[in-house]
Amino acid sequence: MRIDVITIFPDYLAPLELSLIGKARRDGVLDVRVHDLRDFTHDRHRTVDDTPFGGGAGMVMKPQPWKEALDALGAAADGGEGMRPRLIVPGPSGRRLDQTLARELAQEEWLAFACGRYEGIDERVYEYASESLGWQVDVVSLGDYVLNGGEVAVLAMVEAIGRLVPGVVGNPESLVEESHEDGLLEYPVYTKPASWDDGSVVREVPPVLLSGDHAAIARWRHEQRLARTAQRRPDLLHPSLVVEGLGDLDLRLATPADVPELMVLTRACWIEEVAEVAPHWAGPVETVAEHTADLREWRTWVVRSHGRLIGSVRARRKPGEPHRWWIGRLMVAPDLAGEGLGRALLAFAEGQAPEDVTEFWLNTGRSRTRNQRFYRKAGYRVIPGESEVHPMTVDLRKPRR
Ligand code: JEB
Repeated sequence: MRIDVITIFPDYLAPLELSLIGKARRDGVLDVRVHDLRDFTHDRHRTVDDTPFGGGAGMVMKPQPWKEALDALGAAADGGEGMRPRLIVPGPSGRRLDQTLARELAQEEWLAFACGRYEGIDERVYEYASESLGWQVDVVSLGDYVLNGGEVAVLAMVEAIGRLVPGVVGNPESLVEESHEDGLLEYPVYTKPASWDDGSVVREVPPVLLSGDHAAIARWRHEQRLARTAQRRPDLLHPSLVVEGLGDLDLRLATPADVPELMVLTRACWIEEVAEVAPHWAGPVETVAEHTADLREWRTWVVRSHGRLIGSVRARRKPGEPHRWWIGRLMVAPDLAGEGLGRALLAFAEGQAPEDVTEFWLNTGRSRTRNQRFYRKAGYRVIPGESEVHPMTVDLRKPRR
């Protein structure tokens, strides 16, 4: 990937020579070039700023040096005819950088970063880049706080994006199970010694991590991730879901407090199935403890409308099936069936699949033809033959995208 940075403080970008990004540059994986905006001025003082039209505090970056700097980038497109960078302008009023945007930008062949200072860059520079040069221009913000210029933001952006470029991080697996990759914060980590005297207290590593019970460790870590996310970043657990006719609904990851209502919904939704083919399926007769335990194995979401639990769905990857995203227990309150909530929840659960998932799987009663029609419309096809789950059911599959 090629990365150009235009700044009045090239020295600010010196850390890009260090660590993983520096190594990637030396290995030729990242081609990072830093340019001094003042090289594109023509006056004795190498002026890049001027007072704002309309008055107000501070200074604004003049358009002319920026035009010449951008033109020089375009002219130096040694990647070939028609190669254009995607221009990223860090700014406090931009789209927030998150892992989704970082992944998107990591796919680009060429990124150019324009570091503003003062009150920002003359607006016509953005118009010039997009309309005259035909570049895609995005204003991107690190977060809701104010910096003095774009350089620190570029350091963060290049690191977040660069580490997703193949060959930058030695072990790509280490990228998968990280904070923000699947919407939850990470679990706490420990290293030796198992028992550590900090000078006044002997602090122990949680015993489960020393147990050698990998399933128990995985459950504990998932619990820790949920608890931490609820505590520190409750916003991550509250995606909103808009359903035609139902409006803005409160969709969030289920907690043990949701279990009793989830059980009521489960029984309501599966009463017909139980009447027809009981007792092959335990779902509706599970205990509170069993339901609660399931929250650790699955990511379960509940939808509420004015406080009432009206829908739910859950999904997970099963061990040994890294590319398959199992979706289950898609439920809608009986009085709201047919309003599109089920479709929206199914689409939401699909959208929560980690990046490397290639197919969605679900399972429904062999005799549930209405369900099967619903899933068929959503792109699922019944797998012929015996179900992996139960002979009274069928498995359905849908390739991603
Ligand atoms: C980035 C910047 C300035 C109003 C206008 C300009 C250039 N998350 C972030 N906070 N602040 C910035 C940012 C990002 N990305 C940022 C570029 C510039 C701030 N300023 C200062 C302050 N207020 C100039």
